[in-house]
Amino acid sequence: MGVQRTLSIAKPDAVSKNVIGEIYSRFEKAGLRIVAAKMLRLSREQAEGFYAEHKGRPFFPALIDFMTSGPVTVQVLEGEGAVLQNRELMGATNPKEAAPGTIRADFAESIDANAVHGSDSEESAAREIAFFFSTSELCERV
Ligand code: RTP
Ligand code: MG
Repeated sequence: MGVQRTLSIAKPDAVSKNVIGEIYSRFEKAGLRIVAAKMLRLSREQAEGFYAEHKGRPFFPALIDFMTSGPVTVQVLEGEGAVLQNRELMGATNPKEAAPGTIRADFAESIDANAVHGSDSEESAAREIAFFFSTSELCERV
């Protein structure tokens, strides 16, 4: 699989609960390195563009309302098999179905307010990283 990069978002509920550090700690303890990071409040245009694949789904308006409801942190994680590893750390989309010890099991309230986003494939990761970061903002880590 090799070293990959993946795009992670701490969603508005996680920022509001003041658990960004605990989430970053999960990444670091799993051996993932943060190679870019920023905090911002998404505009509706940004949120709709980022989640364009879900446009037309019944949950889309609620997803956009939630993702624009407060600041988020956006970070790029790097490591061996980072895409799948991050998805495993996150747990299932619905926190009620998320395995114990996962980020969503421990910090998420509902399928809407589910604490984190993570790219679901290498292709999505490449698109999502470019959505938020220029090449010069991605740092080399050793
Ligand atoms: P994400 O993209 O945020 O990492 O979440 P995911 O891959 O686990 O789930 P995805 O299918 O991509 O859905 C994106 C977000 O939309 C909300 N959702 N609600 N009510 C529903 O059936 C439903 N399905 C999805 C969730 O907040 C999910 O994180
Ligand atoms: Mg997804």
